Amino acid sequence: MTGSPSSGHPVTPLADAARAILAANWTGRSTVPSRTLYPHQWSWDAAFNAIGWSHVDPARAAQELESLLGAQWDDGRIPHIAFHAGVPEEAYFPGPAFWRHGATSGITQPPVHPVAALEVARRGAGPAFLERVYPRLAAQHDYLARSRDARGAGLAAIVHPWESGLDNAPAWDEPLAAVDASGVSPYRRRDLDHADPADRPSDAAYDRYVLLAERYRERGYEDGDLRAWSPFLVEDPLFNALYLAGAHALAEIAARVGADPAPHRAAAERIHAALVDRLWDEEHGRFAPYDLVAERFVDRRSIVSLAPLLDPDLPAERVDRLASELASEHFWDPDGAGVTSYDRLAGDFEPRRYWRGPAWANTNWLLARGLRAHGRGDLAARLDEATLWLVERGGFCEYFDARTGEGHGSRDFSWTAALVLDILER
Ligand code: 2M8
Repeated sequence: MTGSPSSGHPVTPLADAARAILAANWTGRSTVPSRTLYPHQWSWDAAFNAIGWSHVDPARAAQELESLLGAQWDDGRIPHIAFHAGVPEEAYFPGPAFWRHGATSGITQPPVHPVAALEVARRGAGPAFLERVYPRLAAQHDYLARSRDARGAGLAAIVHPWESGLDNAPAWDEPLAAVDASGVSPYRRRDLDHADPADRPSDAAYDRYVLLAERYRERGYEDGDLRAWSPFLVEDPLFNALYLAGAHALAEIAARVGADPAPHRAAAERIHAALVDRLWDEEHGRFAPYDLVAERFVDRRSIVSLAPLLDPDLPAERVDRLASELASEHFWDPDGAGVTSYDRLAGDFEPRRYWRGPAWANTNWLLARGLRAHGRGDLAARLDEATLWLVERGGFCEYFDARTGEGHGSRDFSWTAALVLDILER
C-alpha cells in the first residue's frame, strides 16, 4: 500500500499518512468520512474518496462508487447517506430510524459522481467498470432533470441545506430563517458527542434541518410540485456547476461505452445556459443562489458563487471575474492559505465554524480543477499548495482556519486525505 520509488507513487510522509487514513477508514466495501463523526458512507464524499483510492487501489476506487450506487433509489436519486448495517442508531443522527427508507437517507447531494467515475476509469478500473456504472449515473441525472427542475429551465433545485454539501453556509441563513421550525419533533443531536459545539451548526439551524427532512419524509420523498410544498427551495451555483460537469463527464463516458453521448451534450448545453442566465445576479455582479421561495437571489458573498469556474464554457470575462474574486481579500488571506468558504470581510465570518468561514480541501480542489480547465494553472497551483500547507499545519482535518492552518471538525478525515493524494500524484 505504501508508495515506493519503484511503484511510481509519492513517498512523502504526507502521502504515506494520506494512504494510511484512507486504509483506516475503509470498511471493506466503502470509506467512512470519519470513524467518529460520520460512521456511514456519504454521497459526495464517496466521489472524492474514490478519486483518492484510484491512486492507491483502482479496484477499491471502483468498489467505493459501486457501493454507493448500490444504495441508489428506483427513481434514480443517489441518497446523501448509505447507512452501514451494524452501526448503532445512536452513532449518527439522523440515522436510518429517522429516514425510514431502509438503509438510506431520503435527500441527495452534489452530483459529482460522473466526474469521479471518469477519474477512476482513467487510472485503470477498466472499461467494464464504466459499462456497469454508466446507466446508474445517467439515471441520477435523469432524476434531477425530471424531479428537481423547479423553474423548468434546466437547473436542479435543492430542498434541504444538506443537499448542498455546504450545510451550514451563511448562504442558507435567509432561506432557512423563513422556515417555521416550531413543529419539529423532539430529537437528540449526536454530532456534539464527537465535535466541539464551536465548530458545528447552532441548535436553531438543526431544528430547521430536522423539520425540513421530516416534511419531505411525510410526503414519502415525493418531489411533485416543489414550489407548492417545499419550505426550502434553492438553486445553488455549486450544485448546478457539478451537475453540469457531470453532464459533460457522462457524455464522455457514453462515448466510451458505445452509448449515445448526444443527450448528455444537450443536457450540458441546457444547464450551462440556465446557469449563466438564471444564476447570475446582475446587481452584485456575481453568481448567486436563487431562493425560489422568496423569489430572489441570496445576497451573500459565499464560495458557492465561485463554483461556475467548473463550467468549461464559462465566458472568459466571467472566468476573469471569478478568478479575481477568488484571489481577492474576500476569500484569500494574504498571510494564510486556501479559499475561505465565506467572505473573510463579512461581519459574520467565523474562521472555525463548519462551512461559515474555514477552508476545506474539497472546495480548494474543485476550484483548482475549474481554474486549470480555463488555463489558470497558476492560481490552481496556489490552491493546491494551500491545501498542502493547511494539512502540514493542521493534520488531515475536516476543515481549517485559513489564517493559521489550525484544523477543526473531525480528524483523519477521508476526503482531505483522498484529495491530498490526488494533488501529490499530479
Ligand atoms: C457534513 O454533513 C453532514 C450531513 O450530511 C453532517 O454535518 O452531519 C457536510 O460537510 C457534508 O458536505 C459531508 O458530505 C458530510 C460527511 O463528510 O458532513
